[in-house]
Amino acid sequence: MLLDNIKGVNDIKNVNPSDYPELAREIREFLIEKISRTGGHLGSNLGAVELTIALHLFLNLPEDKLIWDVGHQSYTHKLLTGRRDGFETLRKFGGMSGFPKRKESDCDCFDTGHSSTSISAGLGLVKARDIQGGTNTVVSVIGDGSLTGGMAYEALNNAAKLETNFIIVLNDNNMSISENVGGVSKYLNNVRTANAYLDIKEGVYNTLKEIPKGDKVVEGIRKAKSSFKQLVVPGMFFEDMGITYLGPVDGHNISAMLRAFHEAKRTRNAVIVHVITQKGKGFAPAERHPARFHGAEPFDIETGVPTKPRTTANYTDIFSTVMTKLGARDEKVVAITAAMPDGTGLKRFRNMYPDRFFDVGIAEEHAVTFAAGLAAGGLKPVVAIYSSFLQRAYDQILHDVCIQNLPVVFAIDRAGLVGSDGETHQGIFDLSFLSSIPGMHIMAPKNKWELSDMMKFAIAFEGPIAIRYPRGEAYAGLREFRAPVSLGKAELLYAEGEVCLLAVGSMVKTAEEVKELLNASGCKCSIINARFVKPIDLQAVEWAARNHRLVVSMEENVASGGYGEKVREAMDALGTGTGFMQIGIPDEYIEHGNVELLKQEIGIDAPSIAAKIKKEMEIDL
Ligand SMILES: Cc1ncc(C[n+]2csc(CCOP(=O)(O)OP(=O)(O)O)c2C)c(N)n1
Repeated sequence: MLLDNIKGVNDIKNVNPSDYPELAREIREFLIEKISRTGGHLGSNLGAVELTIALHLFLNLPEDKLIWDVGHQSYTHKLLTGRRDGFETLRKFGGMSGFPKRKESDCDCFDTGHSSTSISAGLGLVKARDIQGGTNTVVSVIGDGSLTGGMAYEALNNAAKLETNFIIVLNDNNMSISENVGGVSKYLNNVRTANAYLDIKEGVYNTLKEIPKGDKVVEGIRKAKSSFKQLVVPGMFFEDMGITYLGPVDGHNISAMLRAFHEAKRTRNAVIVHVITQKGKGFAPAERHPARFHGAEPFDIETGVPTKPRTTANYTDIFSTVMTKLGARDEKVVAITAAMPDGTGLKRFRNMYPDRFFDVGIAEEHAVTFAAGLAAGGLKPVVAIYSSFLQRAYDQILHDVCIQNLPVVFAIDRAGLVGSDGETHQGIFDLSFLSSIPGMHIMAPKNKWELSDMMKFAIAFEGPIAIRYPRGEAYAGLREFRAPVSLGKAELLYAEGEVCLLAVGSMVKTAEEVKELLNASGCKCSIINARFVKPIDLQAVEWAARNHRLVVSMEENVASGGYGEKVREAMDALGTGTGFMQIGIPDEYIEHGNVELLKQEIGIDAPSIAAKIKKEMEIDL
């Protein structure tokens, strides 16, 4: 196996060029086999195999700097930089990350995870190089999906002034997670088609040359072609901005890419090398279903079918169903996603109400202000964004939605620990950053029925309101508790005793488990489902404080600035002297790993919480 000889960075340079296709085949086989067992980002990685080989042949890592936008396509890069064994533990607790990590390798020069940052980061590395008299090459690799993100344009605008070399590789597979959308995608499509058109012309020349006076005809057409070319020359958009454009280049042809990279290296400014790749290349199921294999669960290699098919509904499914019902009931309901129609569950709404559905690309900031505009225009926008990606739109939520008190519904999926994607994707800050915004209202459902009830409440609400719900299976317990949702009101589930658990959303289920563990030790336990994190239910806090020895707040959010701090503040004001314990995520970044394991590790799983409470209550452990 050729791969056996690649033990560390730059070993690839010893591979005979005639063996490159075989090496690419071995890498694909390796990735498919590993990801079929661990799960991970398959399609984007299969598409970037030759591109990564070419970049590793061209660059001299780690002196040269290679930045991967989003970073989900960096698996071959990891493989070629001595991390082959890491694939056994890919995305597992304590194992190799699925994204570039500076702490993992000196060949990972910049951590990524969220989209559209690579050109800014690359430009920073270029300037750092120049100021310090360095000579290394800097390459940022960005996908066509990530090029829909506004930050990429802010960076290009800045890069256009550059008078030294900076190479931006545009890895264009014509896909984001789902189909890429919008004007940029259309433009790139045109670039590809223009090229195809000129190629056809070349064929026509050869035929014409065979006929009498054909040479003259060819000359005439050549002139016409050159003026035509002025109109359609690929990449004029970038060229006009002051950024050299090279391409399009076949992203599965290593020698063609190497030629383009060496050419790019000669320029003394920012240069885009546009490479065309195919998402999922080399694995038929991923070629056929690129969206499904963007981030894959473990699957059977023969069929591509998941090895553990999902049997229960998750919160996204519930949200998806409720949205279609709300859409049917009220024509003013509109839905917005930032490039995640599948992930957010809005695809069904799109299929049923295409005119009221908007995929704005990877553009969370725009999505929120666009929603504000829709609301100002009299509609009822629901903007569905994952918790960690909504971090980008803090100012838009504050400045464009909340100051104007506009009725925008924020459906915040993946709120809480998400697991294998790690630090960049954990949705553990939303309660804190949203809580700090005046006029914002925040809810979290305890189970699937409550998500539905809260969505209905939110649509009828006249102001900014957010509902946060976690990744994974929708809790189907506690069905008997279904008091109507009322603004700022918590829900009392059990009034039994010495300890009162005040739990937010996903932590209500954990609170039930804690209650059982405490009951088994003879300690009685009440549970309040917080429902609202903002405004919090002060009456519920008062009842808890006056009737228990210990009040425990529980949330799957950083403790800092979250629900618990509000409860503590309210309890301090009451001055009852009741004990208080705050359960939340510590002030640190939480790495990748199985969610249950992570919860144990940071002490927010039921046994850890019960143990802490018993200690506090001086119950024998
Ligand atoms: C700010 C942000 N929003 C959404 C995502 C989720 N996401 C991850 S990859 C991706 C699509 C990227 O498409 P592209 O850049 O073309 O890369 P490809 O996977 O096609 O290679 C999206 C939307 C993200 N990582 N960051």
